[in-house]
Amino acid sequence: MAHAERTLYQFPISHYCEKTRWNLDAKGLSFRIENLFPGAHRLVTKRLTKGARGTVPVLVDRGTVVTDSTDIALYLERGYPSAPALIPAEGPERERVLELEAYFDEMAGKHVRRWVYAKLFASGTDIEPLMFGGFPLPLRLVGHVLIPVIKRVIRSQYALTPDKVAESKVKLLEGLDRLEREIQGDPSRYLAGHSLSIADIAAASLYAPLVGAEGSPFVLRPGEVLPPEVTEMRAAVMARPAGQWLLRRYQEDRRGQARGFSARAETASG
Ligand SMILES: N[C@@H](CCC(=O)N[C@@H](CS)C(=O)NCC(=O)O)C(=O)O
Repeated sequence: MAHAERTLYQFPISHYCEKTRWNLDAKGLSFRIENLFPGAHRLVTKRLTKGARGTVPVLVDRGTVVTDSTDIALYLERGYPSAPALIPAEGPERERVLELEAYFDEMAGKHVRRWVYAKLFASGTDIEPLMFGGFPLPLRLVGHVLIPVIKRVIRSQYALTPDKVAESKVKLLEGLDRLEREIQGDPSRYLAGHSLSIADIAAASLYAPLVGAEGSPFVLRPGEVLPPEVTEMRAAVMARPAGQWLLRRYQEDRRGQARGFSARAETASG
């Protein structure tokens, strides 16, 4: 199917968008990428969803609009059930995959995002290259002017308060403990059964900022300096079976497919 028939509206750096890119890639579905400018994105997402939702990712598949990364994963499985199946068709294994997907969507999605943003903001790390790097110069300049406002919105929207940030650290570590229990400490195992599922994709993509896996949007770029707490967290996670599992999923199940997060390219189409 031609790219133009399937478009992903996204932010390159969003781990939820990385999850959806991975779901599409794992299904072998081609898609066009439309990068939205943070702040102005809601003009597009609200229009596409007829006011229902403002977040990315939004997938438009032959005229069908689907939002929320989990709903997109479920939609893709319903619409494209043929190999590779990423959700067992029925039974307890299906329930298990759905439960694990939802669990990691919350524990990794929400809590990793809050913790990482809080650490980047507290250390004064320049987030403009991440947010606006792929846009033409005039838009990068607009981004530079708007960044204080965007940071204020992020602080309030994702509740970057000290108590919530501390709670998020506990939760994201709790999620890594569960991941290790589920894989029985063996980085070669999948979360459910013997092949990749939407649960693995959710956990790996949403935890990816904590390891900066090669092939993910969070790999350390030349000259990039992370806040010490993030560097320490990365080292601590990578020393655990969970961290090795995350790297392995990227190496074995994502390698060669990843695209859509380049800060330089694909600003309009993938
Ligand atoms: N549960 C949603 C979360 C999506 C989400 O929070 N997206 C963020 C980017 S990581 C976003 O669009 N933020 C901007 C906004 O809320 O307007 C999903 O899985 O798609």
